[in-house]
Amino acid sequence: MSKFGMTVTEHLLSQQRLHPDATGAFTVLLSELIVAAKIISKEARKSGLTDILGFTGDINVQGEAVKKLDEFANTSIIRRMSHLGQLCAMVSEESADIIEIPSKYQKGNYVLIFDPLDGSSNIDANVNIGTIFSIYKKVTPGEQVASVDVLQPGYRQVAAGYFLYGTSTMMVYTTGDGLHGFTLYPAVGEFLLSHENIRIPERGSIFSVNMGYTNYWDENVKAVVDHFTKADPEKGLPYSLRYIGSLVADFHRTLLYGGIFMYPPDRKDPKKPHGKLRLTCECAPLAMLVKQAGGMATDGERDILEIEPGEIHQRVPLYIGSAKDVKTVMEILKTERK
Ligand code: P6P
Repeated sequence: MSKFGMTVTEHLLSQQRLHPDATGAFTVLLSELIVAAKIISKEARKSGLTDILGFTGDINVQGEAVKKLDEFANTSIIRRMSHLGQLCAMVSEESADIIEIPSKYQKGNYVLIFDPLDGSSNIDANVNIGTIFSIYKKVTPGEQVASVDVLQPGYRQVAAGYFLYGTSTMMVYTTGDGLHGFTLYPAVGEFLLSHENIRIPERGSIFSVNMGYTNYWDENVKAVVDHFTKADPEKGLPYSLRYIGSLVADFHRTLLYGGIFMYPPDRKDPKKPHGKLRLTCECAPLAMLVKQAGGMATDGERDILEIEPGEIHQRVPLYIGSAKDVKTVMEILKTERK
């Protein structure tokens, strides 16, 4: 069969064959996550109709409480993944604490960390939103889950990826053997291989940052933005500015077109001096993906994948994208501002 007719299930099995000691548990885990994403995608597509179709927004025709889409996404993933027997714990951007696997279900050796619906504040404007996931192996023996099992540095991820609910629904994932993209073919409900071995351009021509925070940035960050906005055609400057305000959409464009996405530290919210993006469920998975595509991700000083999380919702600054662009930013940030 042509590579472009390959389903994600076939691809998962081909990846599994690369690991002779694989038990198939991992394939089961990812396959179930894909089912959850298809359910979320269906809901996301009709969410704009909730009012038009006359749903109260509280009680739907089945008599079930119609939850907000991100709560729906969170519940869908937790429900589907809990009974699989492959997980020992979950961490969700929507849940304050570690999500235990109910005692009635068999536990497994994997930890799933996810942002169920990143960018959900954009749904009413019909802007792309996404689900981000990250998978680790349990590092402590026995069934008991310790904090070290969920607070692992990103380089220990065994898989990462995202689902993008946009003009089409896409899945982009890696298990450490390249970065691959699949597009949902709604007529048959299958994700088909559409972007094999994604490579990010070594350098781009787009930078992505919320310029509205300019007055909340320090001089080093302002110097970074000045670099991308100065007119120097011989150096391919200025870059274009694109900022959707939905991380998965901004990252996906950066991955395919090149350039850099930035969420620098800012003084906007004293409770979030490192910016609003979370290390474990947003930055670390995207850092694994971009590295597989030949790019880089840093908090301005360290490789995102090297950072040991101190707590499950730790926030870090993020500079991610084309290797040459990220290196340029790190050089500028290192220079002491007068
Ligand atoms: P700001 C969406 O709310 C989100 O978490 C990310 O998807 C997005 O990159 C970021 O916030 C946008 O944040 O502060 O620029 O509106």
